[in-house]
Amino acid sequence: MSKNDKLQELQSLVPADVTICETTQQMLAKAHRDGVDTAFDRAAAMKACPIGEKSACCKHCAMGPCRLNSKDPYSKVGVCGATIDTIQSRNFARMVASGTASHTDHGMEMLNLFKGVVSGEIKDYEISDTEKLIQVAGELGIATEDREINAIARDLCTEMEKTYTQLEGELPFIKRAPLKTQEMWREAGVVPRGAMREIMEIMTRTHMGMDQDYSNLIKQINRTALADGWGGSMVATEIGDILFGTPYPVVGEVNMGVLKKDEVNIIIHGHEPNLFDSMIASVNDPELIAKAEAAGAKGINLVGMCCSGLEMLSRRGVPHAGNFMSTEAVLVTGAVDAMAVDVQCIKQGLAKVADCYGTKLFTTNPRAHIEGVPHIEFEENYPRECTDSVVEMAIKRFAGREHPIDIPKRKDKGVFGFSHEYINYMLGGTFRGSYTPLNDNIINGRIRGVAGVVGCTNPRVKQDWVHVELVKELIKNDILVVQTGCSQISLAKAGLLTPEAAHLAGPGLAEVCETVGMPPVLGLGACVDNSRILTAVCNMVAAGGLGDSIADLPVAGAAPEYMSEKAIAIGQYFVASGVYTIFGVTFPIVEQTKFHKLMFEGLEKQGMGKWDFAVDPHDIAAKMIAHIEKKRAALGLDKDKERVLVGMDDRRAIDS
Ligand code: BF8
Ligand code: SF4
Repeated sequence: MSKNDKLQELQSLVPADVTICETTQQMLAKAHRDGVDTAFDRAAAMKACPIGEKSACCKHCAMGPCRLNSKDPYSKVGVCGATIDTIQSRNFARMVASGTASHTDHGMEMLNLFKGVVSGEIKDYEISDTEKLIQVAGELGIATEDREINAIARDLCTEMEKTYTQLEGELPFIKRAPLKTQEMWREAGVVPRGAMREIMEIMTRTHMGMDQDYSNLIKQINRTALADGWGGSMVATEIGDILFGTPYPVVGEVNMGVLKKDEVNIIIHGHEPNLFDSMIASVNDPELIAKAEAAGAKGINLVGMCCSGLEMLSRRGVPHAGNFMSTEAVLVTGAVDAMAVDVQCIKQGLAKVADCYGTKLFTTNPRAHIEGVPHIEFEENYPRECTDSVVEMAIKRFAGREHPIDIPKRKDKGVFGFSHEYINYMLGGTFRGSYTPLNDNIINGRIRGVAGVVGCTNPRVKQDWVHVELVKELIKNDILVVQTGCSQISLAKAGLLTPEAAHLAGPGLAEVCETVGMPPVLGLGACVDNSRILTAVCNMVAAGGLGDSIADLPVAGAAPEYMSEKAIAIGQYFVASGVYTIFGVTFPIVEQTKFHKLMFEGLEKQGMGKWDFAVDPHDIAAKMIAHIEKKRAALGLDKDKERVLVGMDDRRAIDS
């Protein structure tokens, strides 16, 4: 393709058609002028494979790969005889395994760090929230009274390690769930043992010639997904809080306008908070600041993206430049002097865009290199060696900036850091912290229910638009929204993470928000912090009045712009925990097959939640609201609707 043809092709994509994020639009237009492509352009040029999209193909052995017909799914079987239900349940199982492995690996890294801190081997980090440590230890049955913090911490490490390595028995955090939910899991035979064992078992059960009954494989799918939510992710969140602090509300700035023309700009993008924490220390080092100033910069500006960014936005108020679909676009500003990445959701496409605009891109984690991108390994025993050298390279790049700088002006404010602990405190106050006020407001109908709107952005749908429209519709209908992951940044850019957004809520929710001074949309953190939502729903059940299990609650979850296997694992653990969960974009199961019916109807009959799917945000909202109202009715909470104003005639009748 000639250069002109390429420019013409790029310019045929209208930025406003693919994203509502103003700054991303501006940078896409600039990229097109510069002849640079991003995932938006590649998605437009590459139609999703219709067979793969529906999971109607299998390449688990060399007798295949086999393709079935997603329009007529029972017309063919694979060479080995595998049916559509076998093929798509195996594919789904492997997605869950990969997603669970990612969160579990992240959690295990946090555990290793915690162990190193407790043993004294790692000196650059410390326990910063002893209160949380004691509370979690107590929950897991570890004696805490009159004991030294380090002794409690050691026992906690041993107990939490079971999450990964235990061969028999139940995951430690299973006991956090309501008893009825635990019983339902035991009855279904899906209580996870240790995450490594469950992931291994999925891999063997999906090998050619193994588990060829989707209704049996679903047990392992659920067991593995639960090992993510109540295991890997929950441990990652709890250790994150113990080491880096439990979040409490903090006002933060988001969007590309957080970059500064006259400072050295460094972006951290990825997932593990240890790299970011060390980078905070590096950018505050007087020696490095002096070097930056000597290079002509007014300072060093540290900014986050994706989930790493959310970890430190929620805990320290570090500015956030944007979500997953803005990571290439932000480099087009030319203002990013260095970007350091660790694990997960790092597009390989970043390498080329960074190269075009002279940004120094570094990988830092032994598990995630990118071909051609320099690697500076991050080691927890000497974290500053990595982060200091990234700062040095950024300063060098600042001094030799060759590309025009074009920073979009827009930045937005939001309130972040609503841990479930803080929600407890916010609603109940210091001395009687509890979820009772939330339950009361749900029971009296001011709040109809709670919705989790979470997850990625994806170039197959208009970036941020589905998230924003969906959340607006939910709060307008008096549904309180909680958020994690990239979705939270979509809503922050739309201004909905502020208490002032209460005017967009229905009258009941608005009243509660105004009384408490909270936004109608609460940001809970990164994707592993979906475990905070699990803990919050446990607290709701415990506070009483809304049933005995998670499945009884008037709650629903959505990932309307999801893209990753991690999102699939998260969706599955919410479903297995009892939550109605709806995804957008596309769904990797052929409709009306037996496996589809099991996931979309059958699991609910076992006391779990269920999957649903819709693309349009208003359809998604309608389905979530209908589910919440159904749960309210089952709890007998729909009576308030029937309550009529007592007229004079009725009153006279009562009086007499
Ligand atoms: O774990 S929301 S795009 S960044 S997968 Fe990735 Fe999706 Fe963002 Fe964090 Ni979660
Ligand atoms: Fe085909 Fe069966 Fe091999 Fe899959 S396992 S590729 S369906 S022969």
